[in-house]
Amino acid sequence: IYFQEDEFLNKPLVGIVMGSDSDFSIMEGASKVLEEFNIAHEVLVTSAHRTPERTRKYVQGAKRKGIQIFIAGAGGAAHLAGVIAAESTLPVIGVPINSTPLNGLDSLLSTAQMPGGIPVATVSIGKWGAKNAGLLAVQILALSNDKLASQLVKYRKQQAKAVEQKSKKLETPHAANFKG
Ligand code: RP5
Repeated sequence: IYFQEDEFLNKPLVGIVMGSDSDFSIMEGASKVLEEFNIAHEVLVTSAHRTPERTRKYVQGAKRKGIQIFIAGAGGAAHLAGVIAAESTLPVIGVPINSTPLNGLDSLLSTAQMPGGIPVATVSIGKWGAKNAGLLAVQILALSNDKLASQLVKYRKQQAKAVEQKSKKLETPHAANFKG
């Protein structure tokens, strides 16, 4: 096992960054997932265009602090994830925020369409994306942590069980014979 137990609790391993405090209602979904898996993380607001120097300083300092993965959410001409990726070789997960007149389609394209050379792993728009960004970060960390890997297997099992339970509530008599 690569990580010590207390590292997960004390030292932030994931940096969740967003372009504006108005993104938080979406981005808190990523933080909730990391909390569920007991992964220490930090959350802050910094903008690629309104505070470019703050963004650069944060990214440069984060690696020294032990951050291993960035999750970056932004809306509109959303370059935050790309700018962070440009400043670091750590993996960057981009969350396109649906805060915009185009409902986040602009954010999706600006986050996902990185030219070859500087990757951003882009998840879906909005709340689904924030949740999946958290889970993807857990999956990356689980590559070198067996305990986290087993927690992920448990999470998937619980998720599947919840589907069956929800189905039971609305199944018609014929479907009740189905054993999935
Ligand atoms: C982006 O502009 C932010 O990520 C946010 O989604 C959007 C609007 O920001 P505010 O005007 O609400 O601060 O940079």
